[in-house]
Amino acid sequence: MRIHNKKKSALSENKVTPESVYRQRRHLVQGLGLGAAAFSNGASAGFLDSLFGGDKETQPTTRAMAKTVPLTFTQPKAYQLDIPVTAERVATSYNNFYEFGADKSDPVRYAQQFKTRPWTMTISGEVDNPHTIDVWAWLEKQQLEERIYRHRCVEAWSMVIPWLGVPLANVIKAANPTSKAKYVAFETLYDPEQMRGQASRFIGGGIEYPYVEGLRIDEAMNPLAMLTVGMYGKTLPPQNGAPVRLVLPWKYGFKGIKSIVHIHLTDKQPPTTWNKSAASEYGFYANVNPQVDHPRWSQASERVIAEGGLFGSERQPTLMFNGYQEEVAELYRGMDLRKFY
Ligand SMILES: Nc1nc2c(c(=O)[nH]1)N[C@H]1C(S)=C(S)[C@@H](COP(=O)(O)O)O[C@H]1N2
Ligand SMILES: [Mo]
Repeated sequence: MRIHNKKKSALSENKVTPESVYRQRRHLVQGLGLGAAAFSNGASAGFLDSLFGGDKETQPTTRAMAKTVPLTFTQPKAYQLDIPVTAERVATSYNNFYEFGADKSDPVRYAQQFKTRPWTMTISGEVDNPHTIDVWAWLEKQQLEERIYRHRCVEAWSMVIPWLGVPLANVIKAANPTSKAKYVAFETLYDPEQMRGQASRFIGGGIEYPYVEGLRIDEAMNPLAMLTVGMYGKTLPPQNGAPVRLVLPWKYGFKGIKSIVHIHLTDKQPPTTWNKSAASEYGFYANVNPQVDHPRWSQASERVIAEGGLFGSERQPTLMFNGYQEEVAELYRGMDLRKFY
């Protein structure tokens, strides 16, 4: 999103990579058999960086990925998708999590020591039952669902990811919202000692911390909105927002706030991080909409990061509400989506 201070954007990765280097990398990937799940959990972050075009000057390290734990879950038919899922090694190493740095390769590199246990999340504000959730104990008692969702970043790339979690509505209902609860605000942990991007404006991409997001209450109650604790059958790795994050498949990825510590119900529309940073570029709603371009690039199509990873990824047309019209169009009936972008 903050592309001006970076040497390249995700959009033009293939274009700016010299063709020979690009081919070499392709060859390397094939030669190593990375098409299979050769690197799931024990992969070296440094090595992944070198493969995925992170910091090319850095030597591979032996740094191990933080441990993730297998989860038990159901697979509701309604949320299975018959399209190729993005390779796990890619979805867990090509990330946006500016708290750990603004480069796609920073989160996997710098989040491995992030302390996600214990973790508490409060739910407060316009509710009759404000309370604090001990996330790991709570998680044990949840009927987790696997949902394969399409993920569309505002930067015009997309993935397909099998998430594990529960409907956000469950958690909101448990707090008993009052009649004044019109919006839901979310907040990421603020801990500059652990999050290097919060300690330095330069490393953190110039956005304000803590990262905050928000939804209208009816959006938050929509069955698609998912409070997510896992992916690929396991707990979330830190770079993907452990231990608990939002996933909102009809909205641009930045609405999917990571590592949540506070949920607050209010009667007013809450501020959101990217809107505060650049209001003309990122709205409160941020619904995927191929007809409303970002001021600096088209949103009509997207680069698909599929099973093969970043290499040879193709473009496909972007769909209204990222293909989830049937489930969410009603929420915005009568609204001018150019105005409420
Ligand atoms: N706290 C926080 N949440 C965040 C971000 C961030 O920088 N900080 N980046 C957002 C963006 S732009 C995207 S595309 C998704 C990426 O999620 P993923 O890395 O799990 O694919 O996380 C979103 N949630
Ligand atoms: Mo994004």
